[in-house]
Amino acid sequence: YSKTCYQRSLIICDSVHVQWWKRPSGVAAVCLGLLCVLLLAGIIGLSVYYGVIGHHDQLQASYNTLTKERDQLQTSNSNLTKERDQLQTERDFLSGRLTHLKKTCSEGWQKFESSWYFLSNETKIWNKSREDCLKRGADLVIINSDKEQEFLFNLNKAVWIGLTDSVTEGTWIWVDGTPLTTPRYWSPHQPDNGDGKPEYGEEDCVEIHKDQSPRTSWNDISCNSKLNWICEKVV
Ligand SMILES: [Ca+2]
Ligand SMILES: [Ca+2]
Ligand SMILES: [Ca+2]
Repeated sequence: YSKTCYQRSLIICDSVHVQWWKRPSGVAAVCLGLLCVLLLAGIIGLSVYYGVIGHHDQLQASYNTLTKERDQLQTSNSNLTKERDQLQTERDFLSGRLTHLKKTCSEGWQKFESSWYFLSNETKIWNKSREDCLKRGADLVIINSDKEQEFLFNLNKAVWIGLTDSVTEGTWIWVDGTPLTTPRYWSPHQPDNGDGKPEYGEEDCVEIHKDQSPRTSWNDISCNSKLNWICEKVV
């Protein structure tokens, strides 16, 4: 070895030492590094993918829930619309009825409890009295309670009421077709159907006799007598 040769060989050795990536172990390290990077990228990619999928499923679930809720709201909305329409119809019907009542019940009519009453100024036979009530959209009064009986008695007039036995003698029927049960307010010894006296004739219609006491004031009398009358319209 000459000195020059030794220096050359040092230079070569040094140059091999600096270029480490050209050695097989260096290449393997680079490959390993790249593999790590690829794996990391794969893991990140998969995480993002499944994250998005999971989020998508959640969105789908809440979309379905919202759709259901929307359908329920639509159903209750249409139910409420129907109810509103029904209520509007009822309101219109009641307001029409109120207007009608105000018109018909304003003059000559008075209210007591749940009915309107019309006391006539003139006198007629029972049938004509009833006709007048029917024309007024009412009928001869039907007495349902002590209070009603006392109210009518206190009008202080002999009046026709809507009770008759003209179909079958002794079977008393109200003008609405119901038979007389209770309450009943006959005067003592009434009904007597004229007591067999020809001057009274057959007595098939009923008056409230004003000279009696409130709870014992009904009398049967000839339907051809002329009396005031009372019409009743139930509210
Ligand atoms: Ca009544
Ligand atoms: Ca009779
Ligand atoms: Ca009588």
